Amino acid sequence: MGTPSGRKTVHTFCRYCLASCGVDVTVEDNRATKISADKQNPHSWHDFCAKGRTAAQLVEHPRRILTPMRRVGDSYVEATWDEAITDIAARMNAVIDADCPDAVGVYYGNPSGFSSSNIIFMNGWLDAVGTRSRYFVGSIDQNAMHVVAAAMYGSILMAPVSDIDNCDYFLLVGTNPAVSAWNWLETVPGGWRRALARQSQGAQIVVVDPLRTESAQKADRHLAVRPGQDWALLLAMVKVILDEGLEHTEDCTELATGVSELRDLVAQADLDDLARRCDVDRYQIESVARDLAAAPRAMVVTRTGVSLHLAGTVAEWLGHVLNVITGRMDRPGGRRYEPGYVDAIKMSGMVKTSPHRNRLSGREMVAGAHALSELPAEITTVGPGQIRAMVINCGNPVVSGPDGARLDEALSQLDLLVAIDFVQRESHRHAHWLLPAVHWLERDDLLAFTSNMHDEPYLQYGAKAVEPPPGARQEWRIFVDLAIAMRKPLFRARGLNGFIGASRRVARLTGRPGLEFTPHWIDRLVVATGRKFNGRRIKWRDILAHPHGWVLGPREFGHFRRALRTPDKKVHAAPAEFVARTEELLAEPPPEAPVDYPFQLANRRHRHSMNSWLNELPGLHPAGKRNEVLLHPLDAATLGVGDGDPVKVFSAVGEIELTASLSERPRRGVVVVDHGWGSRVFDPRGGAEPVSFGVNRNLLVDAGPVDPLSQTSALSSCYVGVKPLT
Ligand SMILES: Nc1nc2c(c(=O)[nH]1)N[C@H]1C(S)=C(S)[C@@H](COP(=O)(O)OP(=O)(O)OC[C@H]3O[C@@H](n4cnc5c(=O)[nH]c(N)nc54)[C@H](O)[C@@H]3O)O[C@H]1N2
Ligand SMILES: Nc1nc2c(c(=O)[nH]1)N[C@H]1C(S)=C(S)[C@@H](COP(=O)(O)OP(=O)(O)OC[C@H]3O[C@@H](n4cnc5c(=O)[nH]c(N)nc54)[C@H](O)[C@@H]3O)O[C@H]1N2
Ligand code: SF4
Ligand SMILES: [Mo]
Repeated sequence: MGTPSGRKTVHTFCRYCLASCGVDVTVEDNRATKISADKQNPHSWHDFCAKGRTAAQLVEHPRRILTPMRRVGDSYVEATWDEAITDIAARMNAVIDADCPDAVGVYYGNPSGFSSSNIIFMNGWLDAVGTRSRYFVGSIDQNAMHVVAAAMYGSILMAPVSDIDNCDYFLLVGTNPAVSAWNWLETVPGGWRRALARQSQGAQIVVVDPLRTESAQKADRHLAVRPGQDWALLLAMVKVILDEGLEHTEDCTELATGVSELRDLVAQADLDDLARRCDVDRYQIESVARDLAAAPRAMVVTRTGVSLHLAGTVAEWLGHVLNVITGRMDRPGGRRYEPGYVDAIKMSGMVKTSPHRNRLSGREMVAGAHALSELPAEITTVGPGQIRAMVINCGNPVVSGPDGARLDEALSQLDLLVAIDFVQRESHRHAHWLLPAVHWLERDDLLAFTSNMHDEPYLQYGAKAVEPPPGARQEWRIFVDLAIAMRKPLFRARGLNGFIGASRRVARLTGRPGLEFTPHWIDRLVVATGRKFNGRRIKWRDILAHPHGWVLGPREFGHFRRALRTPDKKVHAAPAEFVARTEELLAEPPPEAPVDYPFQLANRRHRHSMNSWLNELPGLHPAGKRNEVLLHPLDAATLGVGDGDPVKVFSAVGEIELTASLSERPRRGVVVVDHGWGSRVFDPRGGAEPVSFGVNRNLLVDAGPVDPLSQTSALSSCYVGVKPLT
């Protein structure tokens, strides 16, 4: 809505996390002067937080990269896009000609999923190049869920959503929704508030977390599990339910296959042994299992606290198993499948990545990409397929992933490193080219492919609020231009490069920019082929007529079975590889800390941080703010450490120094350092000293051992030592 003073309000949604909060952006002279919750948004504004409120601070970041910048010696000089694309294309082609397409690699991080066009065109370019050197944030985040969804439901994208408002019993494992909002590969707007509303009506909330978190504090019960041992806790619950005949008979026979294999598996396990492994009292486990099975309506929710460990996939799987065997799938108060307005599963099935094993580890891709932990060796080990050129697209893997020091060293050895971001962060330190990206406030997005991750059929067009700086470009455009300059056919589709080039020329000659190909064409196509609501397909003009967002219909049950992509259309409750891995875990001795590293390092998120970014914004964190190490007072006493003392935290691969904060929140033997800190923000334009806050705790995580199923490192359970610094 415009006003005479040129001020307007744009209704859109925040794209920092999947909560997708509806926001009202006040715009004056192409500046976002105020961002507040859009209370007319029918679905998604309820988690609105200071990260969304201060989004303009990132747009106007004093160190923002505003034009492509090329490294010359130790500094950077500005360049045109033509110069950047021409140089990058030539250097990549040279690297490929000297070896093979796998010599060009990419790492894409979490924010790439919040643009409607980024990943599509990145894949189009990767296919054009023909490289399999694809690295993705999945191995430090959600791979366990993808692996479980593929094996149990037949598609990596089949993520069940939570029906909170009907739930009587919440078993929340490894998640802190009071801080992180109810989102991972699903989102329930205001989910935690809604769960608490159910609690006030009599629902029970059980939180499983080594830390007494903000969520655990409000819960009816808190089980302070030993980090990385959720698999033992959840297996014990499955055992209690099956041994005591508390399972949902119909779903165990009609909906699922594999329940007899589960019975065989739990027959091999001993409750006291499992209780020892996870260090939760056996009677507590039994009573939670019985309560879960007996509750009229219930759900189990597992998240990153479960998955970022060496046994993360087994634990994730057992969380799903509990839902299946207690009859919670596709029933009110449990987990349902939301078809959304486009069939993302079907569309993802059309994208075929050919299987590939990494040349050194021999491991297959998970969800279309290799594990971040393998990247350093793939860069530094000489031989055919050695990665010599990389693009980092929306990521900060040196800080977010394991053993960042090793990755940093490897990145320094590349012939070519290209970073696409707003500012130059830690992982972009050695970049030869910095390419300026466009922020969501400056970009239109239709996030059709995550529409089935919302807890109701919901659609909003994420309109841009302000124009991007003239020198910034969206990622899709960069990948298209690179493919054209490299003379490689985008998506391996002959003629597409020529068609896009022709559309650009026609637009220029006719003065009609609308004739130029953009991803908007794809958005229109996706909507035109989407699902029907009330007997008719959604029209583009209907979408524009709902600027606050649009709830397309009620939450429906019954879609889950139809959506299953397993050949027999059943849930596979006991995939053989999960059973085998569990047997391996059962055969291992119970966990014991190495003498030199007696603590386990867990992790926390903060309401006002977003993984490794936003920490530097003044509106979110006062200058000088840093992370600290939380120590249980009894542990601190044995170390002779007092509150506020400087300490060293060390592991076999690294050491960091921070301040001790004594707290009874962590269980004994667990120390907590928030991830995402210690990333430098450089100043390639001004040449001033880098700024950084806190230290990178992932420097302590050994990248060697991984969960064999998801290829995830022990990001939230590695062993460390602590000593006072005097
Ligand atoms: N120990 C430990 N480690 C963890 C976790 C944990 O719980 N514990 N959590 C893990 C999880 S869940 C995740 S998702 C990962 C995150 O890991 P990553 O995705 O690798 O890293 P982020 O910290 O999200 O950094 C994102 C980068 O993208 C940039 N960016 C933001 N928006 C855009 C955009 O639109 N375009 C471009 N080009 N750039 C953009 C930001 O400036 C930032 O530099 O970290 C993981 N690491
Ligand atoms: N404010 C804010 N919100 C965010 C993000 C952010 O960085 N900041 N990140 C977004 C992203 S990318 C994601 S993936 C989601 C993640 O959402 P969540 O998975 O809910 O993330 P966390 O808040 O880190 O909660 C994980 C919890 O697991 C606990 N934990 C650690 N180890 C174990 C263990 O072995 N077992 C169990 N049971 N618990 C364990 C930790 O103590 C922590 O409380 O949040 C999203 N929302
Ligand atoms: S960062 Fe905050 S405002 Fe933005 S979508 Fe997530 S919860 Fe909502
Ligand atoms: Mo994440």
